[in-house]
Amino acid sequence: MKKSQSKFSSMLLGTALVASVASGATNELSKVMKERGLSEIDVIRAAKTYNPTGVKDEYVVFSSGGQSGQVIVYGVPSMRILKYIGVFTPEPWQGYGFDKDSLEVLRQGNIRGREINWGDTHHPALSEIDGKYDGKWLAINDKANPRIAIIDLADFETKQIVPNPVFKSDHGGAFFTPNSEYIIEASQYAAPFDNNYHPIEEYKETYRGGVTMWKFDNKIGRIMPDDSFTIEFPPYHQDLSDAGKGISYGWGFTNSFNTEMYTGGIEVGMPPNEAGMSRNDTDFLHVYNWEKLAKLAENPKNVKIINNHKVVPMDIAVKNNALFLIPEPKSPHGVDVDPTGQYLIVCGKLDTHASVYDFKKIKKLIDNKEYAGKDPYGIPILDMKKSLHGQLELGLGPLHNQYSPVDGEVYTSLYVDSQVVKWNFKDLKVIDKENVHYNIGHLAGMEGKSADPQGDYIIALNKLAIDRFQNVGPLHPQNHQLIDIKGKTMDLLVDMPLPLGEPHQAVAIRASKLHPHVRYKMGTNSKTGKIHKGKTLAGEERIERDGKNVTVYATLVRSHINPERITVNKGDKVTIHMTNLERAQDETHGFTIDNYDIHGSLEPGETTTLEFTADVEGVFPYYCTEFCSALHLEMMGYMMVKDP
Ligand code: CUK
Ligand code: CUA
Repeated sequence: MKKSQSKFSSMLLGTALVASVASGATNELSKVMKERGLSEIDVIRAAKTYNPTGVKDEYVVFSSGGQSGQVIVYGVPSMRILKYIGVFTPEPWQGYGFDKDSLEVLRQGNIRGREINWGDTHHPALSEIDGKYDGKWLAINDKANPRIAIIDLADFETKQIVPNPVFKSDHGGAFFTPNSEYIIEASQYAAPFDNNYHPIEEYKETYRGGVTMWKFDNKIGRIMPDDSFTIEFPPYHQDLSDAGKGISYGWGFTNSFNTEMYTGGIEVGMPPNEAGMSRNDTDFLHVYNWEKLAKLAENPKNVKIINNHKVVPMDIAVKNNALFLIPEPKSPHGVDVDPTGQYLIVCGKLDTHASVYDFKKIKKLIDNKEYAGKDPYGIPILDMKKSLHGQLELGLGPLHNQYSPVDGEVYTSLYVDSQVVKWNFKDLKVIDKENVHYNIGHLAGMEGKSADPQGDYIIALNKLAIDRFQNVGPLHPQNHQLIDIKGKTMDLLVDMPLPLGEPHQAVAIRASKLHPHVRYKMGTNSKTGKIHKGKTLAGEERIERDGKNVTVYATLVRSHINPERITVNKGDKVTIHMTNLERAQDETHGFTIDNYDIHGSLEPGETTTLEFTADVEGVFPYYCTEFCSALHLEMMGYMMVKDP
């Protein structure tokens, strides 16, 4: 068919014309290549990532925004940034933290009454059904102020922030269990669970680590704090985690370091940390049966209540055969369960090997109560060798793993070698290595940690960019590098600078699984999904006064803000409910009043509230902040503040 078509077109156009068109293109192409100094392979790589205008990406990536406290959304293979989602940090464009409704979400993240306006996001996680991404919710942790946030993928907005009631920092979250029953959040630096002072000399007795199992309702997309519980661990510094699936369903796995329980000793002039925290050759992988522990936690006899939160003590977990330790290479980073759930790969940054544990072997040791010993807290230790499928030398500084759809194939980041290594964890053979620039931390496969990895690409999340981009001063952007893994060997396609904090981990999902709204049902409070009490339709605009309280019911539609004037007395408490009456896609209106540090972004159909005290006398123009039509500048009004 193809052949006869081309024959037909040759006949129609004439062979000479076809040849001249082709060579014309070639001439143009070689001219551009020459001008820009591009090789043939450069052009092929460019073509693999180029999206002509209007063409969309195959995958959507959710990257942590590190110290920005936000989430970065971009497309693959184009590596074009699509959105920053305000999570733990105010985000002015979206009005996040500047209107009343979003401020209520941000303030859910207060810790012990303190308002916190920054976060250190590390590990985003997508909700799962049968271990596969369902495209509904995104969770992310804040390491600095231990919290988990939930983002709704129907509008890419943060809906809930839940501070951890017992941890003082977290790292090993967020990870969904295979049916999004729970979100795992592991503490990082051991600290007392209560909020009191405990001297460091009492470290072993009063400092603790743990894993909080946040109960998640996948229908409404909210954490249920009252149905959640924490499993108490020894005061090792717990680290990354993962949930079992398939044959390891119901189990969780959490790394640790500093099983030496090194605390320094004196306040100044301490020897370097590494010596104390890395003395032992191995640390402990924590293996716990969260399914069993969740049932135990329902009985008040099995839990301690700390800060109004259920904690299952270690001895209860041990007595019920639900908590075990297995030695792992010291100072590990990732623990990553394979798509079948049988294997888990642990990489220790100070060991050149990856260790492949076989859950069948682990389960057998557990079932036979075959223990190699106990730790100082009485937790059974399983023999490392007997738990291992095998180990393979990969290179310097192996950190994290992402799986491929090919059985047994996995990709691992090598931090020190600055490489990605492709290897087979069943045959224990290295297949290929690719250099990246420089110091890769995490790597992100396409659904690469789910039960259904898609392959196609790997993204290297590099800690350093050094000389990859135009120098913009001593603080450089981060560098995400896209690697094509469709062929036998890897091929690095393109660099993307990320200038919004240090992205620690990213998760990618097939774009076809996402179905976000283009508008809200008229009058929706986007933060709750319910109809806003301030919903105002055309003709219902009004200003109500009750003593010092002034309530404005406003609408925005091209090209009017109604009312066009709001007169108040100095000291009045002003509440402005505003509704964007637009139905057209992308017709967002913004709203601000000069000098009042407030901003709302109203997507079509959305209602939101701005609240402030009119404490400064004068005349204050207000206006729509989003260029919405040819009459955008005309979309304004005045707030008059009189001294009565
Ligand atoms: S990460 Cu958080 S220190 Cu390797 Cu998961 Cu960067
Ligand atoms: Cu509405 Cu500009």
